[in-house]
Amino acid sequence: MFNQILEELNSSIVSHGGHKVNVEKRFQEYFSKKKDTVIRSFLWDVPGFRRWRVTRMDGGEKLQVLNSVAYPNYSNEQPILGIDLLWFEKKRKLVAVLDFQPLIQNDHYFRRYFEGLKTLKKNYPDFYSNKEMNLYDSKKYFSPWVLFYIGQGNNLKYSLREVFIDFLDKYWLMNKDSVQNYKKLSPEKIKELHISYDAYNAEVDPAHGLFKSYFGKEWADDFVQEFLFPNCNNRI
Ligand code: BLA
Repeated sequence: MFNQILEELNSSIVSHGGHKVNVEKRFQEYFSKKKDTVIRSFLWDVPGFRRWRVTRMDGGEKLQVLNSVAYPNYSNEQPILGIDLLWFEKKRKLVAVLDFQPLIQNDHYFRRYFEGLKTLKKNYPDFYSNKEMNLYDSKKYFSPWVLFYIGQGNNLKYSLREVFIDFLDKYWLMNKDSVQNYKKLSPEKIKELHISYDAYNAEVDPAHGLFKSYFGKEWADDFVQEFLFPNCNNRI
């Protein structure tokens, strides 16, 4: 399922000056106890970003995952890029969440960074079903324009790849707009918000339960705390 989208992501990162960096061995590639599922992770060094991680899980017909989070440098208050795509082939169920994850919920900040994301809304109405989030608090690090789809994967009127490319392009373009008299967050504040993003996500991410069942508790705990959200234990 998501191989093509992963290729799009990789080539987009490369075209913006990114190159792959080493991932700790135990997180690079790991097989489930039954050996029928593999999870692979990648890290990219990208100009302007302090961390860009990508994870691809291949559980055959049971589950396919592509997940990625890009954290801008602490000197840059722009939203965190968040991508979570899941495909349950047997149930033909797609979960797709794409967002510019805002550091703060503030109108000035939204006006500054979300013009691009807002324009996607009219092109992809299926992603705006007003579905409530159950596990996450939609006011915590989600934007009002989050692309969010849960449902039958074959009912989409457009390809997910098309949506993905459009979404990613808008993220790269975000810094083209300039707003006069706009007051930025300080790097100290940005760092604090990134830390609380990791702490919050390490707590609520449903991936943890899923990883425990496939890969065992010990690996799941380490992966969530040390690879997915390594800032989760930092206290300001
Ligand atoms: C939902 N994400 C989910 C679910 C799972 C994962 C199992 C529940 C799916 C269901 O409803 O059946 C899985 N999340 C993962 C996996 C990884 C992960 C495997 O992080 C790691 C490799 N989640 C994110 C990011 C966003 C995000 C970056 O990791 C934001 C773009 C959002 N995931 C997100 C949301 C839901 C979800 C909003 C729906 C849950 C809800 O309703 O609150």
